[in-house]
Amino acid sequence: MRMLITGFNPFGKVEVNPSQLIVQRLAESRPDLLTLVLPTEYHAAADKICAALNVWRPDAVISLGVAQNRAVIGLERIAVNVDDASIPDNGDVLKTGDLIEAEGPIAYWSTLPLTAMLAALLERGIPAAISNHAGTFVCNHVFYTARHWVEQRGLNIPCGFIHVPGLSKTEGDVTTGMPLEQMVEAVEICLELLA
Ligand code: PCA
Repeated sequence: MRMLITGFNPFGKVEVNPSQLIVQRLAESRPDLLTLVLPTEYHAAADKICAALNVWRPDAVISLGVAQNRAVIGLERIAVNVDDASIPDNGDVLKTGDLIEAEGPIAYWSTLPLTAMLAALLERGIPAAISNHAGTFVCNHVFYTARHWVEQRGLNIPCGFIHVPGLSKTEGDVTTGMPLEQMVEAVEICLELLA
């Protein structure tokens, strides 16, 4: 089974994007995976993942991104057909309520086995939850675009998005975020379920 895993480069106040580090780590340890780091730009990221989908034709797609203010692994349930964010992307593009696909449906469900993934993560002691909103920035854009690509071709493959928390850091007595090792483990667990 050929699985494509994508992450994103740094953006805004995120100086190191853990989703990029996870993808780089997997690229080193798992030559069986197709891996890609996307630019945090609406159009360039969509073009890049579509080009990869066209060339590689993977059997499953998991895209990763960071949600800096979340504390747990977020298994995203829904991609919505809108770009809308208070910050510009890395290409300085600001979107305010624009459709991603003019003719596309309002939303797509994730086709990843979210319930099974959640149970497997919690069983291994990894904080995780199903999330009903991937935001309306570049992560949601890529999630929607990949699902649209799959639907347009009438394919029936697992395709979805996982948000990871920020990298763990300690300030005084307070530790926030999640260690990279645990995030990599979480993604490996999700991959095992697809294999
Ligand atoms: N997170 C952003 C975009 C890139 C990333 O890693 C998001 O949640 O949309």
